[in-house]
Amino acid sequence: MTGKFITIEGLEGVGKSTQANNLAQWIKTKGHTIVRTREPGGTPIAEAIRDVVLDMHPEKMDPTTELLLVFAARKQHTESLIRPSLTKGAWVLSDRYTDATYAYQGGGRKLDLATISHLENLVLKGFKPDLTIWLDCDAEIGLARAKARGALDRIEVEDIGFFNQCRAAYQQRFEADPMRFIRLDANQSIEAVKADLVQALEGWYDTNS
Ligand code: T5A
Repeated sequence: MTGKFITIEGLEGVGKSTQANNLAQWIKTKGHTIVRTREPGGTPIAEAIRDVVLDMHPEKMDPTTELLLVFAARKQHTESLIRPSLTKGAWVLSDRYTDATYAYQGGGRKLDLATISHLENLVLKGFKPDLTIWLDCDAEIGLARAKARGALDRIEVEDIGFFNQCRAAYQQRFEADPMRFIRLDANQSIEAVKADLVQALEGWYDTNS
């Protein structure tokens, strides 16, 4: 039996880690084994690439370098962890995946979407999540939550316009493939988002398991 691949997406501070805990709990109550992971990262090689992507450097990183790095990490993550886990029947829950590349490198960095799509086909050959939870939140609110938590990484120091472009790119992804997505209003309280999440998951489970 093959497991399901679920991703959770959205801007910084929207509550992905917080709601991933609730999502993992829900998957366990359905009796499935769960593998939790994240991008960039998820395996030792991919985590090393994550450090290169997110650490501050004295040298400016070229946007296409950034794009290639996130896909290099994703290839390693997919072949080394995600696919083998699904084959064993586990459900895989990843904090971010390819939609984040369309949002950040496409929307935020303004790289050509056709180039991103070409790389996606080359690297993943049509592999994509069964379900993506998009926690949609005003960029100002998410960033304020992220900032309240502590030091910012190389991407989190971008200006508000960058994150608004990322959010618009998530909206485009949602509109292009609405059956794969569940969009939740993440401006609400943690408990209200959790209630919406569980209700939406139950509906999805009834038709997809
Ligand atoms: N990236 C990633 C790319 O550029 N391209 C790619 O292809 C990929 C895969 C990854 C970075 O890499 C970039 C995007 C990112 O910039 P990350 O660490 O994985 O970075 O992701 P972040 O979004 O930075 O993670 P955060 O931890 O900041 O955000 P979360 O997980 O969304 O938020 P969470 O749950 O940790 O909550 C943050 C704080 O807010 C509170 C929490 O208690 C916590 O204190 N909170 C709420 N407060 C009020 N109301 C709510 N509803 C709340 N939900 C959470």
